Amino acid sequence: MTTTARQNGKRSTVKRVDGVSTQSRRSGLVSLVIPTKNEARNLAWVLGQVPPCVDEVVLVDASIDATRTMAFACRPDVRVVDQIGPGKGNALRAGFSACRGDRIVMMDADGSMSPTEIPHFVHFLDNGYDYVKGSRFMGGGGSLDITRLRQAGNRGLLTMVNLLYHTNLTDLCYGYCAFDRRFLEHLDLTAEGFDIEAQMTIHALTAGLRIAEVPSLELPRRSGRSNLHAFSDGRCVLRTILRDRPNSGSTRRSQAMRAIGAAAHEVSLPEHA
Ligand SMILES: Nc1nc2c(ncn2[C@@H]2O[C@H](COP(=O)(O)OP(=O)(O)O)[C@@H](O)[C@H]2O)c(=O)[nH]1
Ligand SMILES: [Mg+2]
Repeated sequence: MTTTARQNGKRSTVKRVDGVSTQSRRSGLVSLVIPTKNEARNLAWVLGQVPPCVDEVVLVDASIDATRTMAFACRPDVRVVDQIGPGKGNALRAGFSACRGDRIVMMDADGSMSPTEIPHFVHFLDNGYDYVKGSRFMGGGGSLDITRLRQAGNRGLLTMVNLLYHTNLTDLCYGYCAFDRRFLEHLDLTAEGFDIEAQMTIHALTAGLRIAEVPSLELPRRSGRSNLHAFSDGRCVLRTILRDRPNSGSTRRSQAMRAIGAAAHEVSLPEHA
């Protein structure tokens, strides 16, 4: 199923996967970015299942446990980077800038996302989509982890996004996604915490990217406790949605900055020619 949203004169196509588009084929390295905060007991399960289509694993680590030691033991070629500032959003942004792949997949380290789903995400990038987001609430997806409170919060925030952007997305606050690295700048990410996933989706819509939703099964965290606080992090996602809404001051400012950046780049081209 495909829907089309219009934002600021740009078209954004959202596809739910019930067929496979075979438009432009892409290739290139695949980087997997994983934020970790004290996941030593879960990481072996995750890294042990990373499929061969992944060329590089980038861990963004904020742990005080043996996460790094465990990472190198499981996968000696892992790259570990530090984040600047606290929170999952800061971690992912540091990981995205550090990775070398043309296609970037992000997933959690707590065992709630199975790496065996990665080829599915990459497949849709390879076949013409710019941004592929996992969904727990479409046919074929599911969650064995989410609480009623979180589900209600996710649904409310999702409804708001669907109304603001005229879309019919089925999930919002879920951190299993993949995108083409060329669009990292267009995603224009500033989120520091658990609002990062919502910001990625709404900026992908605003930028007019071709978006696919693919079914994903969220498993229970294998051990340890979630770092998310439903009320405070939910409020943070809400603030991000409202601040970045279409035609708000901050959206217009960042679009203007990008336009100035593009113009400056064009002006400087003849010098290099
Ligand atoms: N590097 C880094 N990773 C984080 C931070 N907060 C959470 N994570 C990681 O982000 C992923 C999701 O966090 P989690 O606590 O499971 O949140 P939940 O899935 O929303 O309940 C896990 O891999 C965490 O280890 C952080 O501040 N820094
Ligand atoms: Mg989790």
